[in-house]
Amino acid sequence: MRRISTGTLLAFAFILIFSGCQKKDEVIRLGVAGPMTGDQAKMGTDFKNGVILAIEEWNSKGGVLGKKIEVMIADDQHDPKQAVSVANKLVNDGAAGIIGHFNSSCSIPASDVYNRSGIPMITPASTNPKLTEKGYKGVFRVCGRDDQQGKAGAEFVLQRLKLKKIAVIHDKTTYGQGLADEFMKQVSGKLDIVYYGGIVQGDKDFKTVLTSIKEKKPELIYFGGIYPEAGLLVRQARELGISTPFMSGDGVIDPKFIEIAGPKPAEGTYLTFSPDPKKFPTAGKFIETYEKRFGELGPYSVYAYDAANIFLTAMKEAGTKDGKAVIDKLHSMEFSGALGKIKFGEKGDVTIAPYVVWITREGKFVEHWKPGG
Ligand code: ABU
Repeated sequence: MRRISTGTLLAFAFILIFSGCQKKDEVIRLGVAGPMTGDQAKMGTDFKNGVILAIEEWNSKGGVLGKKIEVMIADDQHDPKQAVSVANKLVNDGAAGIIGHFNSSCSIPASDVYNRSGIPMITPASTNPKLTEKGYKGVFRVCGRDDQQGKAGAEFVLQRLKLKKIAVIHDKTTYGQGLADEFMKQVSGKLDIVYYGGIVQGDKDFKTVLTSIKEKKPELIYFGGIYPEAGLLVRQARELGISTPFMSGDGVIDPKFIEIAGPKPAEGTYLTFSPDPKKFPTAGKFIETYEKRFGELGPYSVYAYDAANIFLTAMKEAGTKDGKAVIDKLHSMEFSGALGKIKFGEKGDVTIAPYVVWITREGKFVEHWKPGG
C-alpha cells in the first residue's frame, strides 16, 4: 500500500478545514496551533476545544467587527520545523491572530513568522522564558513562566520536603531542559544533586538511566518534560523497585500521565501548575459547558478559551483587524476571563502568575501546597 506523507496529510487537513469556508475578507480568521496528532495530541485537542467554544459564543452574538469568526486548526506535531511551516500557512491563509502553540520549542520559532507578519500570537501554555524575552511586541502568553514555576518547585522541595539529595532528568527540549535548569538554579548549593542528565523525547525505555539513578539513592527524582515520557519513567521506576517520589511541572499534569504510568505508580507524584480553575467562580460556566461537550477539562483548555476571548475582545475594542492596533489593545487593556482578571506586562507575560504544587491521589490530581504554605 502506498504511504501518505505528513505534508500531504497536513494539506488535506487544511482543505478539510476550509471546505465550505467564506472568502478571506468576509470572515475573521483565527488560527489555533499545537500538537493535534501524535503523542501530545491531547494538549492540542484541549486548545482546539477551548478556542472552538469561545468562537461559537462570539458567533452566536454576531461575531466580531460585524463578521463571523472562522477557526483554522494547524497541527505542528510538536516539531519546531513543522511549527514554522504551519505558521507560514496560517499567515498566508489570512489568520488575523494565533492561539498557540503548545510547546515552547514550537512557539519560539513560530513567533518569528507571526512577528514578521505583524499579527499577534497568544500562547495558552508555552512557559519557557525565552519566548517573551525576544522583544516581539505581538507575542503574549496567558500562562506563567518556567523561572516562576521552577522557583515554586524548588521552594517546595527545600522548605516543605526539606530534602538533601535529589536527581534531575530532562527531555532535552526547550521546555523540559529549561524547566529543569530553572529548578536547578534555585536548589544548587542548597542540596546534593546526585544525578543530572537528559533522555530523548520519544524513547520508550528508560531503564538504563533509572538504574544509574537508583544506585545514587536520591530522595526525589525531578523531571523536566511532558506526560508521555513522564508516565513511562514513573512506571519503569516502580518496575525496577524504585519507590522514590517524582516531581515535574505543567507539561505532565494531564490524566494521560496517570493512564501511562498507572494510578498506583503515579500515586504521590508532585507537579507544579497554576491553581485549580474549578475553584474560580469566574470559570464555572465555561467548565460546565466544556465538560458537557468534550468531557473532562484539560489543564490548558481554559487558558485557550481565555486566550481566544482576549484576542477577540482586543479586536472588538480596536475596531479593526489591523495587527498593530489589536496588539496595542492587548497591551493596554485588562481582560476579564474564566481565569479572572488578566493583564499583560510590557514583555507580553501576564502580570500575575501564581504556581502551586499538586499531587496525584487515587488517580486524580489535587492541589497540595502553595508557596509560603
Ligand atoms: N509549559 C508546558 C509545556 C509546553 C511548553 O512550554 O513547551
